[in-house]
Amino acid sequence: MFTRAIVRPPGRSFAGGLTTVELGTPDYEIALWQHNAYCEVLRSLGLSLTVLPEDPQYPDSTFVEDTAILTNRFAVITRPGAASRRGETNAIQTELAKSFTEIHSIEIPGTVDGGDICEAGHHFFIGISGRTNEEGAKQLAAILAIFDYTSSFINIRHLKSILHLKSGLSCLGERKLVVIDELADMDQFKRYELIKVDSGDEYAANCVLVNDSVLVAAGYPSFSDRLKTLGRRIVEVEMSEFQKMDGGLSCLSLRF
Ligand code: CIR
Repeated sequence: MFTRAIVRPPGRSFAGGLTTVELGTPDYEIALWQHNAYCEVLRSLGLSLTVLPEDPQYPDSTFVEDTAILTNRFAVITRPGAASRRGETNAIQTELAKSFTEIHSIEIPGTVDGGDICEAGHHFFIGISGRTNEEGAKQLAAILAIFDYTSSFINIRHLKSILHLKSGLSCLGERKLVVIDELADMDQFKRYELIKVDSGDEYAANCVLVNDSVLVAAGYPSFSDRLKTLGRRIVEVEMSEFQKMDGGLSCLSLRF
């Protein structure tokens, strides 16, 4: 069960962040509104939120998930793959130190973005991407092993359609994985029940299980309908302005 989350609203410089998609410039006011609605959804699910002050020095700092990996026993501060994002971890580390006694860090030359790390029960899938390098992945695997978590690496560097592993993969508990087609045939997923997203709905693959509810990006009704058959409550969240900056649902919060 999650009881808390850390979020950070987008700052005025939000549109100056990194993006690979060509969906236009995000509207700052709409982004703020959508972020606020996202926070309200988390609160409605019983989470108490820590809202960090926006930081215009870091246009991508609203995507807090990339800065840490959290379990109920420890936190790992990442070293983001994009140099422009490295400083984002300072505020997160300060905040996490209030709640976690055991904090590890990814060190030079390792890089890890939290968006590449998918927790599936006691196993972690670690994406090797344009942001997370082998050295960072190995460091993280070694930290996870201290706490008896297993992990495996998934190279997504050849996939141009996703920035992070979790852009195309989510775990909805009980060995259920949501996957995009390009990841569906991987041997590592053979022992899981796969929910494949339809072509055109790939953005919806980044969904988040929060306690008994699943947060899904709004605008993908057939995917939402399929998820309803899992017996969980489905909550749709407007994400258009974050999608323009390559951001998915999961990356707007650090849940613990
Ligand atoms: C970036 O390129 O780093 C940001 N514009 C988007 C990061 C999204 N993070 C995520 O999906 N975990």
